[in-house]
Amino acid sequence: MAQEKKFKRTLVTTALPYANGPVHIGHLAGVYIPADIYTRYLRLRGEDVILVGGSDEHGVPITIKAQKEGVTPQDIVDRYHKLIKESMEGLGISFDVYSRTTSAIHRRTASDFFTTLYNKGEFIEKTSQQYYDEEADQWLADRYIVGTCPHCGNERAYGDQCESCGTSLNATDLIDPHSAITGNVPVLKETKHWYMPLDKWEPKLREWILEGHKEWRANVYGQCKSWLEGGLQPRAVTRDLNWGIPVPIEGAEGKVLYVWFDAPIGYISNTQELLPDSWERYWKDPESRIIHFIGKDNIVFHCLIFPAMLMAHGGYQLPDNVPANEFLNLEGEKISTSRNWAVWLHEYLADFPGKQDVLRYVLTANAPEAKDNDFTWRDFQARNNNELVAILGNFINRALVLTHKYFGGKVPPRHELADQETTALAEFKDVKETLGRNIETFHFREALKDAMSLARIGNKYLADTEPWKLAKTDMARVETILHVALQIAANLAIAFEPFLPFSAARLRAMLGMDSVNWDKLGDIDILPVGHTIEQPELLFEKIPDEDIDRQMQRLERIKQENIVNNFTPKAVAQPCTFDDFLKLDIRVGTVTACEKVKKADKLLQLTIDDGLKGRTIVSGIAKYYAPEDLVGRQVCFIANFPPRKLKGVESQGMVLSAEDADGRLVVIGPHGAVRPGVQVK
Ligand code: B3M
Ligand code: ZN
Repeated sequence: MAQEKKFKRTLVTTALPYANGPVHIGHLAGVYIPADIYTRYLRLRGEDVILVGGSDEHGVPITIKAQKEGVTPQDIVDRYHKLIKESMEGLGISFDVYSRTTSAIHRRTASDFFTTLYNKGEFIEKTSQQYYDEEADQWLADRYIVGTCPHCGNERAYGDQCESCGTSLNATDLIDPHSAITGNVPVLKETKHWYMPLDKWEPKLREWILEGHKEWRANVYGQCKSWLEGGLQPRAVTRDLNWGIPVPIEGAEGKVLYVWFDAPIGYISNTQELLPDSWERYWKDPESRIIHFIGKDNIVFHCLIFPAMLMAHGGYQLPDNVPANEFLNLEGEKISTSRNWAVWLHEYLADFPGKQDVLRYVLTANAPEAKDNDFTWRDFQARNNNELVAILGNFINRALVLTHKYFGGKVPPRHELADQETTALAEFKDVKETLGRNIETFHFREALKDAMSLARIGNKYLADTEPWKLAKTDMARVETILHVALQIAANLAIAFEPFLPFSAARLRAMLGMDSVNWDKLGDIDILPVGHTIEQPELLFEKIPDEDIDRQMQRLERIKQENIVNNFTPKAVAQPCTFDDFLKLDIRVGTVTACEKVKKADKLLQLTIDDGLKGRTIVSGIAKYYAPEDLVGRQVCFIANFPPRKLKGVESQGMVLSAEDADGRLVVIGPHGAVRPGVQVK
């Protein structure tokens, strides 16, 4: 049950993306678009709300990237902070502040936060064994150490987290650990760090979440519950690294705050940057609420660790809700920055200029709210062409074109309403209710469906009333119909503002509306009689197959590159002599007939012209070739293996083959015509 508590103001935060790469559709669907919809909606209702974000510029993801490129971490974060900030603006994510964790204000706030906890005795000081790379002469914190996840067997799990199963890890949990810098097996050395005793906060966290926040999304609540049931352990909040915010106490030289300690404090420092004098109202007043938009891999940090930090500090509000999303896949595969398997926002904006709302629409319609979801380019095209163009765009266009045709672009008067109007308007009122409630309870997919159903009501209304047919006989009726249709169009400019702000703004401009207000939704007096409507232009246009094909080809190319990049040939075998080689009698033959071997789904029986009497060879390639595909082809085979029986058929040799990138066998043969029986040398 959603709590009915009334809040005076709302602070909306979005996970701070690591500034080690651009933003992709997974980030957008999971965090930024829903947060933006929510904030825009509250603004539209006239509420006091701010949207706060920034780049996460510390941590090992940044230094690893810098080391790979041979540049400084500062270079990396400068480059990606700019790219991320600009592309988010390009998509209309309406941040009130988008800052960065290398800012002076953030360093100070995070440092002071640590000092406060330290002075209050909230940390445990502990010396422990940690991994060290002797060749690189460097401690191996977090992602500097790679190994096999003890939970799911992923061989590329990091020292702090396995991205495959989402489990958060200690470096010493990893099986087969090795350094991400040199690949060496690391040594263990003693080092001192400061820990948050999460176990101490466990009872409070339990009560706060398990008792107090049963309304949270099932995935979030469930994850918290399982963490809490597993028992919380102390967590180190400092690291042996040279990139980050220095630990502000004596004897901590060469140590910095753990990135997950400073990053959430970024929400506070960003608010301070935005509102130097009044930021505390958003964080400390019990009549304010804080909503964290994040992806599911960040749940533990936002629901357990950061709240424990806030409780330890004292004086701060805890989040009211953490509507974390699941993951978005791309064409059926997990999005991966390192494998370039993503649709990058800045590339999308360049490839589809003016189509920001199409991406916003598709990513909302497909948002991974309750389970992982898939983005496909075909679905993107279909939703644009069949929904945005055919329903929303079509309705607006018809209403505006007809107004220009019959009334010179002026809003006509309305007369008595017929059943058709009353039905349409009653449906409208119902949708308004659910639409608002769905946004408030973070059901953005449903909310978008609601908004779309308003456009459908409009479309159906015009289709049912057919004003173009009445124009010759009943102009008064046409006046009423178009009056109502235009009011519906004005309503759509309000309803879609949170979702499709660019199109809503264009629609407002066409309708000459200077402001929008949620309370007006459902009104049929938004546009006054006689008010002038601009010439209509199309709000959406069809996306042709070529555009989609180009994107698919790009992904195909990346797939091929990944296959090549991910393949490491086996070490070369022990040396052999030419005489050894000659022991294998390899020859070329021509396949003259081929059939499946009965009761053996893997085997094909090949009849081969070997220049002699001919021979039969049985080969395990039935999954990869239809028998008729092989007839007429030349293949290489080993001629001097002793015959052996396979499923009752005597095989007199072995056809050579190699595995292709998809693990399928490809038969090997000569590139030019060779007489059957010729030896390979
Ligand atoms: N940068 C991790 C991430 O991008 C991290 C989020 C910080 S939110 C305070 O998934
Ligand atoms: Zn795992």
